[in-house]
Amino acid sequence: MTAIQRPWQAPELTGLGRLPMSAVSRIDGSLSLNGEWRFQLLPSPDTPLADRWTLASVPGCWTVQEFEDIHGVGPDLPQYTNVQMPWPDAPPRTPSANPTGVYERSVTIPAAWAGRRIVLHVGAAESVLLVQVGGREIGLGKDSHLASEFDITDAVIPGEPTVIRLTVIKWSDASFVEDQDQWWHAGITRSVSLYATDLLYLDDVHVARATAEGELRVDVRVRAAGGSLPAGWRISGHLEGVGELGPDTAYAAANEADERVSDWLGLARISSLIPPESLRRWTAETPELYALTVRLHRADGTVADESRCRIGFRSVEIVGRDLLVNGVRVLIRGVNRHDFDPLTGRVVSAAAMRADLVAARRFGFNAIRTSHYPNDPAFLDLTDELGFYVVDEADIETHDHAHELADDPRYLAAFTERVSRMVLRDKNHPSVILWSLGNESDYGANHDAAAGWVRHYDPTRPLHYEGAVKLGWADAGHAVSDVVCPMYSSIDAIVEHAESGTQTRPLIMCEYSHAMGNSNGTLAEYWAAIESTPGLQGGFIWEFRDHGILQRLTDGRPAGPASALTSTDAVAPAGHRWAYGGDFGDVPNDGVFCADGIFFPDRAPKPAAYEHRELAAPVRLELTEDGEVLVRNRQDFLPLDVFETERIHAASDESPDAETWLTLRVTRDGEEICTPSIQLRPETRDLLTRADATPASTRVALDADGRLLHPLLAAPLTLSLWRAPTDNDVLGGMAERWQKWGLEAPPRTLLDITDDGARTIIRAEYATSVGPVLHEQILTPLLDGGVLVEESAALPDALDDVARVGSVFETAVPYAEAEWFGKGPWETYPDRDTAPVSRHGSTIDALFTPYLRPQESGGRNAVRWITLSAPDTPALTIHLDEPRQISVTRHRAADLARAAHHDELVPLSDRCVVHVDAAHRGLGTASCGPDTLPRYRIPGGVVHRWSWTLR
Ligand code: IPT
Repeated sequence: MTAIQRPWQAPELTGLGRLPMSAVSRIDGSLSLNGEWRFQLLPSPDTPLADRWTLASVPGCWTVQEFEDIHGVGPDLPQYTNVQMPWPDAPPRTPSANPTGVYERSVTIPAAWAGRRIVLHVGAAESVLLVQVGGREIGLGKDSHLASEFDITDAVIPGEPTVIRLTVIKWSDASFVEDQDQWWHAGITRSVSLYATDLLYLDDVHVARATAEGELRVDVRVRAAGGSLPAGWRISGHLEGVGELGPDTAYAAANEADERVSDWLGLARISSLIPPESLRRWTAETPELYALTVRLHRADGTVADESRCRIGFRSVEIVGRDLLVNGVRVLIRGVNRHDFDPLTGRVVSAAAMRADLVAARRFGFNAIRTSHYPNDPAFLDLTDELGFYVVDEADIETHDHAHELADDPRYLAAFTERVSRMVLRDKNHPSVILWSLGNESDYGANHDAAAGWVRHYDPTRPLHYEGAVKLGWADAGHAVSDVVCPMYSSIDAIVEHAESGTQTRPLIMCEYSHAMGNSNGTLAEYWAAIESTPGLQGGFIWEFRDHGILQRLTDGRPAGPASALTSTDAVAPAGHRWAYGGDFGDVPNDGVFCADGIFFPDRAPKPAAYEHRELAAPVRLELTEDGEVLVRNRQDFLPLDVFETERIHAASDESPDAETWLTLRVTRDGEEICTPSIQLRPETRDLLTRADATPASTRVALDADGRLLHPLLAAPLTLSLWRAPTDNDVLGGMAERWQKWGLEAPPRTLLDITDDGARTIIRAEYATSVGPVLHEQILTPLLDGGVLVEESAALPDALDDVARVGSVFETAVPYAEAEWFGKGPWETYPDRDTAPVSRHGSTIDALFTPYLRPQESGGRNAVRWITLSAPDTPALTIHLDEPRQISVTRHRAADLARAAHHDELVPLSDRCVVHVDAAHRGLGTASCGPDTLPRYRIPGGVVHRWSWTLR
């Protein structure tokens, strides 16, 4: 069959009957077609329609909606794959089972539109859109993340009803270009509308220059329906706060004189120079916008068409290996963001986009990569307004077939159109500072073609493409990337490149610090390197949100758009869970790999978000040699006085010589921005003095195996070498190694118990598959009933890189609250511990972080002491010999490790599980990227010693 008959298997066919993409923003006059449409889900595009219809909402993903199953196809639920395609065939073949949604509705074309040009706008449909109006074939469109517009003037009669039918085919040749690491959905995912223009209309408005020097140039293209332009048309402009702007008469005269410029080209220009002294410049810190109106006048002066947008004056350039915004080398504190919603899938409201950006900004992010496709146009309005640097990325990811398609001429048009249509649409947004040619699509001739188009069309913005740069940071990919934008590089690798003498472009990591589960270890080391190494300019964390879809436990279906999520407390509401790959019976799938955001599905921040916030702190503290505290401004453009601050002094206890810290609580308009903290006085006292504890002359009680018995404990004190594997531990191979070594529950053998006259000394051996760990405990009763515990654990050489070395016990009481002196208040680990040292408090429940797949969590680093309390019960206090990792939860590590979802966990109701660690392995980011640094690993062949008091 021909491409016309099977357009979903014709990669060379990217669209038919579509209007060229442009950037005209008309304010009014559009007729929204959002709402309920008649709907049928067919098993394949070849299936004939039934006479019966059900209803579906537009916009909407049918994968998360509920509707009557007219054709007996069953629900077409979300499927999650990363690299692999859901079916095995080579491009452009599609499977015969190919869900196809037919949407239909009637609409009465406004009578007032008589004599006007009428356009149908479909915001986005995945993955192929076929359009019929009044029974006539109008056209088709591909690219699931850009709009398709069709001139339907000839197919409708103003004042009369017509039927619009939108057929959406899920799997197509285009799916191979949209193989991004995310859920597969289908449907019409952005708004649908009709609008009308005069027959004389603005075809494009291009803010070609709006520079930091105040230079403004707007290129306008005017068209007339039916062909030649009427004589006497002209354009005018208005810039807010500046005034009326006339057409560039010199440009018009030059066009007049230029034989190559025929009248029907309809080109006009507005040029102006805003006095630099009065110019408000746009940056992410100062998102200053000006409203620009462009009007098209008929010969009699009346206005035929008008476009209004907000523009920003700013310059982006690369000088040497620095990316400059308005001449300043700004650091890119970025995050990758997908269009994601736990209820509606890929349909994201403007309110949700704003909430994403507000959350991102609250946690120190100043840049977004629109991974891995252009977002809703409303998104860029928001990044302009709220102030974010944007890497705008084209909808190209051929991951599973990357090498073939990069040079496949059948896909050449798809590559160039996906890039050029994005640029045509988004060119007027000051927030867009780099164009990205896509993601994970290898590098080939198709990329060079797309890049060539952009370089000619928009010389004002540099290009970004990782797929080419990975072939060589110094020498590869210059045609398609002006920045070195690698993914998941190690700190050593980026520093080495910056210091190699071969670096020619700024290095900004397009993806780094994979936020899957309990992760983002060594983020501080990345930023220390970036801030101190010329040539390194930041990066984009992978990624913004965990893609957990809210799933009902009763029937396993997506909770869907009809549900509401009112809280943002990380845990799914009762009766639900956050679903990940496989949870909808989707095969093949890539499991929990889609839950890798620095925010939970409901936008609750993960502890790593706080880590990022503190590392991005615009206000830093330093102690000078003469003991003064210096406050530094780390913003690029704004002064310090945009912030309000509150000082918090915290001492570890009441004693006058206690360790003391100063924390600054920095807010802006009442919102906490960061909490930098600095030590004013170090600790000089020993454990027993600090704990105010006096040894008694009695003896501790032991069970038959020589383990401590104590009224505060419900289960004996043992050595712990293991943790519930994090996603990094699993995918990085550590968990498997720990399992082979038998670390989860190594058998313990009591060697001997001795008494040195004052203390009881217990020696025991824990057997692992690579040798025994010798554990020694020296127990001294304290006068107040407490115990001093002095421990050591000798690890055999082969036991290199365990999860932890420490003590674990269960309390006799289910404590409710914790107070501690150490890092906090959020969860911290040795390689993710940028948090103020202070006196912190929390409920026990809130200490725990409900990562989607349960794993080690709830830790607090650098704890000096911790007190657990509950009403009507004596408190339990632990003092540590030095700052150490602690966790108090209602879960045993083994139970965390067995559960696949958070809702499967049953919290212990009568006790808490307490870990006191001499050493705790860092988190790293090995689920995708480098593991933690050697200094955060626990070496074998070492004797660990730690002491603490339990009272
Ligand atoms: C990289 C992808 O670009 C991104 O979409 C996501 O999959 C991320 O990894 C991991 O979550 S590709 C990876 C094979 C390096």
